[in-house]
Formats: sequence, C-alpha cells, structure tokens
Amino acid sequence: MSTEAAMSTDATASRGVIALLHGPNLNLLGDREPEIYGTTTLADHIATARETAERLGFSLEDQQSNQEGVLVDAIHAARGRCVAIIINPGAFTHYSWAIHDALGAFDGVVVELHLSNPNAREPWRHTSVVAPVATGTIAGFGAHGYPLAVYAVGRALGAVTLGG
Ligand code: CA2
Repeated sequence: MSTEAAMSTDATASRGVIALLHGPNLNLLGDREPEIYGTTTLADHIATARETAERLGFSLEDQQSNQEGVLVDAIHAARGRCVAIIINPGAFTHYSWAIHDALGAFDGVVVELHLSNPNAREPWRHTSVVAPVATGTIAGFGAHGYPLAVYAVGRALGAVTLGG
C-alpha cells in the first residue's frame, strides 16, 4: 500500500490556514543550481503544497522574501490567524536569531523545510537556529518535501492518521 493510501483524512472540515514562507534566493528556483535544488519553480512547489493542503481541509497562504524583516513580519501576522507555518528560511536558517525569536512567539505548528539536506553539505550549513523552535524538520527530499511538510502539519493537528 502506498503511504498516501495508508493515510486517512477528513477533508470536509475547515482546518485553518497554513502559512508557507520562503526566504532569500528561493525565488530563483528552477533557474539556477538545478543539480542541488532541482528544476521545479517556486510557483510549482507552492501549487503542490496548496493542492495537498486543500485535500486535507486546510487553506494555504504563501510569501517569499529576500528581506529578513519581511519574514519576521509575516510570522507575526500568522499569530492567532494561522494554525501552522511551513518555512524554508533559505540561508537565514543558519544565522537569523530574529526569525528564531519570531517563530518562538508563534503558538501553532512550525515545520522547517529544506529542499537539500544541509547536514550533508558545507559545515556552515550544519547549524540551524530555526530547528530549536520548530516542531520538526523535513530536509533532503527535494520537491517531495512540500507534500510531506503539509502531511506533517496534518499529523500534528490530528487531521491525518498514519497507518490506516
Ligand atoms: O536546501 C534548502 O532548501 C536551503 O534552505 C536552500 C538555501 C540554503 O542556503 C540552505 O542551506 C538550504 C539556499 C536557497 C538558494 O536558492 C537558490 C535557488 C536557485 C539558485 C540559487 C539559489
């Protein structure tokens, strides 16, 4: 049985809003460094995430910014309004204590998402200042990470049951 088939969901309920946030340079996806990040564009990743979210009964908002403060504001705006944040902070992952603090003040589920596996790359990518304030991290699965991250939110909020 496929993983998908083994998950039962109730998509009839309105389960709330997921904020999907992307940090610097991720607007270039599909254009440069395809050997690391693949050929799928950011718009395509967002469409996949939205499709999965809606199937599970969530709606999804998205924002990409190259500015740290804009991401901090987006995290603040999610407070009390969104049930979860899925965030690929880009290189901010490794040093933005402002994003760390903002996520720490968010009450819902936080999924840290990476296309590549930063722990298998240069040593400076091995530190994540986001991981300590995340519910969990999904990394290294490329485009598949998007539906996985949405399912992780569903699982954390009781909208998805694994194992049938
Ligand atoms: O693997 C990931 O998703 C990363 O968050 C991507 C970040 C990197 O700094 C993290 O260590 C891991 C970099 C995103 C840069 O994206 C580009 C996309 C196309 C062309 C150039 C950069």
